[in-house]
Amino acid sequence: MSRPLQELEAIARRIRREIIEMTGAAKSGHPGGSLSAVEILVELYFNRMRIDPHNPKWPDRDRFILSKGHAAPVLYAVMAEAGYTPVDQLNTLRKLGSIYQGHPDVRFIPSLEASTGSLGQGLSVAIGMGLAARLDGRQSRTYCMLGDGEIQEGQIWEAAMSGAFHKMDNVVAIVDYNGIQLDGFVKDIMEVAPLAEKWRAFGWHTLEIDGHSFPAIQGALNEAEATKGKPACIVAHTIKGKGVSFMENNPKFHGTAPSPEEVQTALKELQ
Ligand SMILES: Cc1ncc(C[n+]2csc(CCOP(=O)(O)OP(=O)(O)O)c2C)c(N)n1
Ligand SMILES: [Mg+2]
Repeated sequence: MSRPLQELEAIARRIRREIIEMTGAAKSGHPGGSLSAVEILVELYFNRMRIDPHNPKWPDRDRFILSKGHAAPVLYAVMAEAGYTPVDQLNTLRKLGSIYQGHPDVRFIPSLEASTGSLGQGLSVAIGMGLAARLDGRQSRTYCMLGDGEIQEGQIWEAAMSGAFHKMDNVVAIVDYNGIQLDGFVKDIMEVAPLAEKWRAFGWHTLEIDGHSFPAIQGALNEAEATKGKPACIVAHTIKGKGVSFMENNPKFHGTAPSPEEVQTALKELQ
């Protein structure tokens, strides 16, 4: 399980292009928080998790929960490229009848681990899956991606407390720390800093990394896996809209699709 860096970077570039094309075609959706999560999802699905896209219900598989479910475009692109779902239907995002609805929905994509989009719930689901794996004596690990605005939800901290109490060393929380939520900067709406300190206080082995660096992500996931007796949290510093100049760090592109002209500009930048 170690793909060359160049290969991972090429996949990440393809995923970014797909996010732009999908949201452009849909004329709606969430490009910013999809682009900030690309490297983390690419590493998990293409270089890390023990999964078999042709046998998605394999009981010993690792699991991924996209708790910030509005970033569905990145998950759809990665799952399609990994072989779970059709690549050629990605541009039906958000259309009536498409499997690629605005938020991940197991009714339409049974290989998803959970339906998400109502923020705040995913870590509880992940910890439940971790407890089940432990009871069943399976080696499965569960990864859960959270948004930095999402963690303002109280349920996240209830889950965090329970994860440490139950010594869930098969669960990894990854916070996409891009500094922006729905309509502004997290620091102006309800500051979450100091974030790593909060997770440590809740009993999680906590690491801070550059969430766009594959070597940093790999090192953090290795350290998480080596940590016994407590869950791990990776605070991943990222840039919302990463890779597209006019989307980077711009709250507008949380939930606004690129116009046809913006799609062309973005795709040129992502060659
Ligand atoms: C319970 C709930 N409240 C509100 C929303 C609407 N909503 C969708 S995305 C979002 C902001 C999330 O910000 P963040 O977690 O930082 O996501 P990212 O920056 O990674 O896109 C909000 C408030 C929701 N989906 N669920
Ligand atoms: Mg955010």
